[in-house]
Amino acid sequence: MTNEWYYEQFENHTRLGMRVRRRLVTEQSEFQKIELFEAERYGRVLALDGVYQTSEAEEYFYHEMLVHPAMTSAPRIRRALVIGGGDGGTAREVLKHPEVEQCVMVEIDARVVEACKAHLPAIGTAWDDPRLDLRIGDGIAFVKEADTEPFDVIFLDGSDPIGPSTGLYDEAFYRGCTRVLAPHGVFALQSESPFLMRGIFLRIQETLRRVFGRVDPYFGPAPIYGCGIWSWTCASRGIDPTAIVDARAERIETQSRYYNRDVHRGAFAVPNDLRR
Ligand code: SPD
Repeated sequence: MTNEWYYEQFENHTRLGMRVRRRLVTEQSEFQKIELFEAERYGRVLALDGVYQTSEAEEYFYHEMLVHPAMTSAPRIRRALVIGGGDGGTAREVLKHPEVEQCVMVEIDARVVEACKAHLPAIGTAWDDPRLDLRIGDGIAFVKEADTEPFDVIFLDGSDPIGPSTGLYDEAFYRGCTRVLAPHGVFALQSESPFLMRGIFLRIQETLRRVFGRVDPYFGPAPIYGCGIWSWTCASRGIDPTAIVDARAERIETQSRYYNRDVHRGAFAVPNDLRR
């Protein structure tokens, strides 16, 4: 045990700190600073450019909530695309659905994938699934240029809008997603804290509405992000994300720690101040 504390700081008003037991990786990749360490209470933790990304103890809230609302309500889920998600948690949840025939994952930073494979095997448990097609490359270029069969579901598992993730919040990127998404498809993304990053959250909603037509934000806990209240959003050309396909949800509930149909329905309730 060291006396080191690791802090993520939000502008000049809030810090979230963890006691570090042991450092595992500290390196600068071509794109960002990668840090992996063991922390009291949270297990192994990944931070990029000083921002917590995932921890063994609580990652299931975030990954299950990013993936299963879309996977249990999209009309089809045969082909999935994951942009980002270098720790492997999002692809793992997607591949729990047996209807998925192919999951293409496009992650920009090979070093994040390598470090997570080495140090976070409890999170990335699907790296060897033959349905996973992992490509190291730029997700923005992929959605703009790839010559691909359309996807039924797309997941954006990026970081906050700093560093290599900045372009993942632009209208141009969302338009690229519509290019590779089937007409009946659903785009699900993490959309920041509705409390601590309210401006970004609202901007994401407005931009998605312009591009897709229908947007449904939903809310839940993410203990190590911001203030702990997080949002995700489903965007589509008119798919109702609360119309749950029971057979799919029933099956996934037996394998999930947080997600179930009651949580799913409740998560789409929009609090009054955000509704306004
Ligand atoms: N504030 C950090 C938000 C990070 C969202 N993505 C995390 C990646 C987990 N797979």
